[in-house]
Amino acid sequence: MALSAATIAELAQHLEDAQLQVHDVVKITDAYPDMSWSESYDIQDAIRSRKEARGDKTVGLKAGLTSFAKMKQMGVDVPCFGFVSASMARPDGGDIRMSELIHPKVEAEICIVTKAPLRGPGCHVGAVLAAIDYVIPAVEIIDSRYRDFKFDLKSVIADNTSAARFVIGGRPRDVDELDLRTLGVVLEKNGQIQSMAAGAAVLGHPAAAVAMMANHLGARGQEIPAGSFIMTGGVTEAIAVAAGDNVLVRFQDLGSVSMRFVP
Ligand code: OOG
Ligand code: MG
Repeated sequence: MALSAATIAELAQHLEDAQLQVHDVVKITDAYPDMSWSESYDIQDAIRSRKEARGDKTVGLKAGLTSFAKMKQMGVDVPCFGFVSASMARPDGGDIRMSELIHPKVEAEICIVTKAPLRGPGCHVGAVLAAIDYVIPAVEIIDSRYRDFKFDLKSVIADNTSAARFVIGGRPRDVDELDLRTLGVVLEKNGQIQSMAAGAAVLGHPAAAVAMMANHLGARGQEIPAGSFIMTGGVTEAIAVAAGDNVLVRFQDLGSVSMRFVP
């Protein structure tokens, strides 16, 4: 079934309104079961255009469902790609307001900034490593707009892969000073370890998530521009948070990222 341009615009508004007005919705494939993959990305692109038209700049790209733990947690078997906006950024050590979110979860993410454009098809880990300016850690706060955080892949892609907030912290490092596969990550909530993993949990190598993103964008006639901040996807399963929680993630060789959840 081909969705009309009007339906794509309507669904983008429906999902973005749910985000901005902080309420959940049923997954959109209930009403549009035959929606295609490219249409789900068209809806996400329409959300991006709505934000940019209001002056909310796109400041990064994200890969999601790239670790085996996340795929298992959400019951899917392919990664997805989205974007993050200026309005989603929060400072390291700062407060995250629960009243602005529906049912947030935190994820530890190894991130990169590129110094050269990447364009698929044919992008691979080697090309990505050559294009990395530096590596920096972040925590993503995801917040699906779908009821009970339950969705299928097409619905979550349209919903900009649950993007809601992100916190960059730690310190930037040259990629040749690190082994991204064995780089350890420990996620703590209120001083207790919740989960831990190494970079290889992300598709065997976090750079593989970026290569996949470049190939995905290439198929849509787009590229990853030089200077892009890219989140490669949660290394462990996502952890639910509530008001009063303190989250601290320690990244081997990259320092830590923290935040506090407030009402
Ligand atoms: C989709 C977004 C997943 C990640 O890092 O795996 C994601 C979701 O689980 O809601 O951002
Ligand atoms: Mg994520």
